[in-house]
Amino acid sequence: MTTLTKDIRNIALVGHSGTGKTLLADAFLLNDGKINRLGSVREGTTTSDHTADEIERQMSLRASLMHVHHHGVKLNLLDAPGYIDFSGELRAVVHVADAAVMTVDATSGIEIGTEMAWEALEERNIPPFIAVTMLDKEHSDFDAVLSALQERWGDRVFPAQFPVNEGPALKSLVDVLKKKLLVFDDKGNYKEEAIPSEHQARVDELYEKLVELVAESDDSLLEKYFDEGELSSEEINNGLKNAVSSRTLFPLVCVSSEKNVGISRLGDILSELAPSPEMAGEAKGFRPGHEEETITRSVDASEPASIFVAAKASMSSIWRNILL
Ligand SMILES: Nc1nc2c(ncn2[C@@H]2O[C@H](COP(=O)(O)OP(=O)(O)OP(=O)(O)O)[C@@H](O)[C@H]2O)c(=O)[nH]1
Ligand SMILES: [Mg+2]
Repeated sequence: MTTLTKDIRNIALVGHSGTGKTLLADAFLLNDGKINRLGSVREGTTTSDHTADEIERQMSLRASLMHVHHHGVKLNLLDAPGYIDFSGELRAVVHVADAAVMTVDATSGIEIGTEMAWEALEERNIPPFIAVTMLDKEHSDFDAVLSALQERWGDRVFPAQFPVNEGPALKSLVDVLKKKLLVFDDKGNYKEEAIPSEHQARVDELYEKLVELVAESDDSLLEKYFDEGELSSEEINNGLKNAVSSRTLFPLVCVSSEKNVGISRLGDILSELAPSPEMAGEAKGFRPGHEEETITRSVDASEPASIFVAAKASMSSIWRNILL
């Protein structure tokens, strides 16, 4: 099956070790029917952690690439190890991704690997989608993690969702973008319901904030917002995509891979809001044996194949594009 460039999303999965990147990738594969049951990190049965060392240590040691199809969009998932010793793998993944899902554990918040992942994304101007994970756990505290993230990276960290009944009974999320309650079934599908009245005021307030952030990302939208006090839903949707790509707004979503809550909606959000490789601009590199001559390639199916090679020997100068 041919996939057009505009229908591809290259998504890095980054974040502190043990925050659920590998299980998240497995949940995506499960929902796409690529596997028939969710793997287990402890039992060594996830798709991503497949080497003997990874199974023994119960953590990712190398980046792995998987893909799923989500309503006609191909999501390439690049699962990076979060453990600090493997930051080279993190940087290699970020180098070839157009967007990232940065996982943050709902029971522990910002950790050293979160900071490391954030820096790697910032360096290459990659838009992050922040996924608060493990929301099915007993001691998960979404609001505390959201506050910590906003304190650290400002109110551009925008909760596109918040959980209802976080902890072991989790099965619903309030979705601010859709202005709906999403109720997930055992297979990870969701149905939309009206927002329960006790959450309405929070959604209205957040939606207002969303419109402000979108307006701030574009001068012509800002002018219209000041003049008319509102934007059309089309302007909000298009503006939101640009706000994400330009890193003016960092959408925050909620997931539990264990319970398959939020994954299918994250697939929608990535398909709709993450940039395709077409937005990546030109790549510069060299031909083997002709290092002195820089050549440029645009992201276009008619261009020859290009390979990015990360030489691990020297950390400071490893990022070279070899173009064939
Ligand atoms: N309860 C619960 N446990 C989870 C969830 N997601 C992951 N876990 C568990 O958390 C542990 C770490 O998950 P991983 O997916 O390996 O985390 P990771 O981010 O890939 O970790 P590294 O590969 O070390 O970077 C495993 O024991 C998972 O089973 C979740 O949604 N809920
Ligand atoms: Mg992992």
